[in-house]
Amino acid sequence: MIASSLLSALALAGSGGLSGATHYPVEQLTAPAPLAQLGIQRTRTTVGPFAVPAMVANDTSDDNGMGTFQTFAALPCRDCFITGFSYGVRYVEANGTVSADEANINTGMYLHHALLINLNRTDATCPPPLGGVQRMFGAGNERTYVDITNNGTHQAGYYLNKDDVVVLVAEIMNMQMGSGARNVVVTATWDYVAASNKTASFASAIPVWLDIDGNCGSFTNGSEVAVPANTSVFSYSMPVPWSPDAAAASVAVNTTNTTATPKNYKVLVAASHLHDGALQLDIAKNGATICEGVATYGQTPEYISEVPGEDMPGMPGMSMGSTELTHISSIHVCNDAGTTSSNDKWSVTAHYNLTEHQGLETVNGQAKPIMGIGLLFLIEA
Ligand SMILES: *[C@@H]1O[C@H](CO)[C@@H](O)[C@H](O)[C@H]1NC(C)=O
Ligand SMILES: *[C@@H]1O[C@H](CO)[C@@H](O)[C@H](O)[C@H]1NC(C)=O
Ligand SMILES: *[C@@H]1O[C@H](CO)[C@@H](O)[C@H](O)[C@H]1NC(C)=O
Ligand SMILES: *[C@@H]1O[C@H](CO)[C@@H](O)[C@H](O)[C@H]1NC(C)=O
Ligand SMILES: *[C@@H]1O[C@H](CO)[C@@H](O)[C@H](O)[C@H]1NC(C)=O
Ligand SMILES: *[C@@H]1O[C@H](CO)[C@@H](O)[C@H](O)[C@H]1NC(C)=O
Ligand SMILES: *[C@@H]1O[C@H](CO)[C@@H](O)[C@H](O)[C@H]1NC(C)=O
Ligand SMILES: *[C@@H]1O[C@H](CO)[C@@H](O)[C@H](O)[C@H]1NC(C)=O
Ligand SMILES: *[C@@H]1O[C@H](CO)[C@@H](O)[C@H](O)[C@H]1NC(C)=O
Ligand SMILES: *[C@@H]1O[C@H](CO)[C@@H](O)[C@H](O)[C@H]1NC(C)=O
Ligand SMILES: [Cu+2]
Repeated sequence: MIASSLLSALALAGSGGLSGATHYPVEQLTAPAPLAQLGIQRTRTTVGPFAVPAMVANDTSDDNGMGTFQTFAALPCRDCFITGFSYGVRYVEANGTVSADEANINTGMYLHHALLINLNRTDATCPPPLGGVQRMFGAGNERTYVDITNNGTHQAGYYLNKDDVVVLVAEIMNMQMGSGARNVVVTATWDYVAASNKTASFASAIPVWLDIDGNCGSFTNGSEVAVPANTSVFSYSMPVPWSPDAAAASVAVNTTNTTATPKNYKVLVAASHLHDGALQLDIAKNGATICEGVATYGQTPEYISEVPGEDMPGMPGMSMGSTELTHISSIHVCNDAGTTSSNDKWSVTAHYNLTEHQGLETVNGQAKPIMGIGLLFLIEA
C-alpha cells in the first residue's frame, strides 16, 4: 500500500524529490560460459543503507516492521541489453561493512518485494497515466533469477537506453520484535551486454506484468489482495485478461504511438511472485495453463524461521518450545513458454492453501494481504 502511492507518484510526477542512496562499488562476477560466449558479463550492484524498523508489539497493521525505500537504481550499464536479473539483501554490520551472507528470514529479514521502474517507458499492461512508467522487473523474498537468454540459447535482453531513469522501490520487513531498526543493503546481480560489445544482434524484450490485483494493481493497491474471511483455501484470477495488442506500443521508447500494428511474439520467460501460503501461480493463455509457477518452501536454512512456542497453560513465561516455519524459497520459472499474438488473452490465477503453508500474519494473527504476479518477457517473433 505504501509502495502503490510511491509508484503512482512516480508515474504522475516523475523522479523529482527522489533521494539517492549510496551506490557501493560494483563487483565483477563470472558469467556462465554459455552467456560469456555471447559477450555477456555479470556484475553485482549494491545500494543502501536502508534502516528497516523493528516490529512493534502493539502495531496490528499489515505494515508493522516494514520499511519502504525508493532510490535511483544502480545500473550495470547504459546502451546495453540486460539479459538476467536477481535481487539479494545483506546486512550492514556495525563497522559499516556489508555482510558476506544474505539477510533472510532465518535472521529476521524478509524482502517483501523489490521493483525496478523505468520512467522512460510505458507499461505493457497498465495504460497511462499510471502506466506512463514501466514495471521492468520485480521479485520478492524468493529472489528469483530470470535469464532472458535461457542459458545463452536466445540473444535477447531488456534494452536500457543511455538516458533512461530507473528507480528501485524496495519493501523490506524486519521480523524481529522491538530490537531497533537494522541497516540493510539491496544487491542486484545483472547479466548484460553492451550494445557495442555484443557478438550478434540482440532482440529487445518487453516486460509484461500480469497481476491478480488487476493491470494497474501495483499503482492503485500495491498489488495486494485481501485474504477472504474464514477461508484458508482459495484462488484468485486477474479480473480482466490482457491481450498483447497493446504491447506493440511499448516497444518504442516514445509510446505516444497508438497506431502500432499488432504483432506476434515469442514468450521467452514466464516468472511468478507469490506470498507464503501459496501453492502456485498458473499463467494461462486463452484459458490453457502455459506455465505453473509452483512454489517450493524451506529449501535452505535461510528460508526457515523459528516461531516461539505458546506459553504453557497457567505458566506464563514457560514456553512449549519453538517450532520451525518454512517460507517460499523458490518459484518455478518457465523458459520458452511458446508464442503469442494480438488476440490472445492472458491471465494469472494464484492458488493458496493457508492450512498447508502458513501465510504471513499480523501480530494479532490476521492474515496479511497476498499477491499473485506473473512477469513475462516477450520479443517480436
Ligand atoms: C566487452 O566484453 C569484454 C569481455 O566480454 C569486457 O572485458 C569489456 O569490458 C566489454 N566492454 C564493454 C564496453 O562493456
Ligand atoms: C504503541 O505503544 C506506544 C507506547 O505506548 C505508543 O507510543 C504507540 O503509539 C503505540 N503504537 C501503536 C501502533 O498503537
Ligand atoms: C566488520 O564486522 C563484521 C561483523 O562483526 C566482521 O565480520 C568484519 O570482519 C568487520 N570488518 C572490518 C573491516 O572490521
Ligand atoms: C526520462 O525520464 C526522465 C524523468 O521523467 C526525464 O527527465 C528525461 O528527460 C527522460 N529522458 C528521455 C530520453 O526521455
Ligand atoms: C547451461 O549450459 C551449460 C552448457 O551447455 C550447462 O553445463 C549448464 O548446466 C546449463 N545451465 C543451466 C542452468 O541450465
Ligand atoms: C486493496 O487491498 C486491500 C488489502 O490490502 C483490500 O482490502 C482492498 O479491498 C483492496 N482494494 C482494491 C480497490 O482492490
Ligand atoms: C468468520 O468467522 C467469525 C467467527 O467464527 C464470524 O464471527 C464471522 O462472521 C465470519 N465471517 C464471515 C464473513 O463469514
Ligand atoms: C514523442 O512523439 C511525439 C509525437 O510524435 C512527439 O511530439 C514527441 O516530441 C516525442 N517525444 C520524444 C521524447 O521523442
Ligand atoms: C507507429 O507504429 C507503426 C507500426 O509499428 C509505424 O509504422 C509508425 O511509423 C509509427 N509512427 C510513429 C509516429 O512513430
Ligand atoms: C489444504 O492443505 C491441507 C493440509 O495439507 C490439506 O489437508 C487439504 O486437503 C488442502 N485443501 C485443498 C482444497 O487442497
Ligand atoms: Cu509481494
